[in-house]
Amino acid sequence: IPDVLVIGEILVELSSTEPLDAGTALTLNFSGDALNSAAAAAAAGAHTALLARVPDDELGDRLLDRVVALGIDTSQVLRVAGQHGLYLQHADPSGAREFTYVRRGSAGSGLGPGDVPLDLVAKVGAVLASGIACAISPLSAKAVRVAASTSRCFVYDPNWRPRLVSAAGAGDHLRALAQYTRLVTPGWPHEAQLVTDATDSVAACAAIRGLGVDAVALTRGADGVLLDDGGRIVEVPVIPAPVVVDQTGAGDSFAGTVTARLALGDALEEAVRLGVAAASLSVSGLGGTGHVATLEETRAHAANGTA
Ligand code: KDG
Repeated sequence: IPDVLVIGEILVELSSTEPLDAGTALTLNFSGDALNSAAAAAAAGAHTALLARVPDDELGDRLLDRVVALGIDTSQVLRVAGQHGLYLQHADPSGAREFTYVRRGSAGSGLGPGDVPLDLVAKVGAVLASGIACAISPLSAKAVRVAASTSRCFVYDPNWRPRLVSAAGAGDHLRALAQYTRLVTPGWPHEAQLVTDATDSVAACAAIRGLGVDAVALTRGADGVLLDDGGRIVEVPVIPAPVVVDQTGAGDSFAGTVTARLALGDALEEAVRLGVAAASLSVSGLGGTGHVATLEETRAHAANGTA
């Protein structure tokens, strides 16, 4: 039985640090927040499985080679006919990072409640899903809801992507899952403010718990994480990144690491400290899984951060 089950869509990733144009050179990899967080969970020591639909073609075979190489259990991956979900990571005209999606109607977005292995979900240590899995289709949102309501420990990362879902829709997804959720990891302020008008981060956490969530780890960029576990507040400072190449997947690395350590029995505060350290190391590689730190590296970096 896996310690962690991650639900979502694995994407084909084409990345460049340049704006898109004819002739732009793109690097092929595989990513998507579910893969990024599953890779982090596996590296953090948890037996981690992915529940996803993957096209039954040659590109899908290569995608699964990458999933296996990241140490992830593929026994719950379903091979189906259909198109890959794809995203291009590139610069916008001002030089800022942008994602362009080519994923509507993809095989991955066809994951439904009937695909959820309920017996397994009830036994795994923790289930992790994100707002992206809810945004890609109503069917996938239902699959997440069924898994959340069956799981002993459900972790939800809102991962709001305005190109995929409106603020109102993203807020609805969070509200619908709150009663099943052990931990939610919203970014401050935009993701927290999907469900609360609070302008103060402590008040926002209390409001989110008021929806039925047990604990909130509010990620506040350079201000670190504010953890509210049932009303007990802890501030966890960020640890400066030794090398910064690309921020893609840092939040996924945080969510995956925290979920893994929770499933393995760490106290939530310790799990969050390791999540912060793993996220800080993850930005040294290009793309969502460009650098996945080992547990040893993460522990050493966390220890440096508190020294
Ligand atoms: O968090 C990084 C992800 O957003 C990226 O890997 C692509 O999954 C992705 C998405 O749907 O935006």
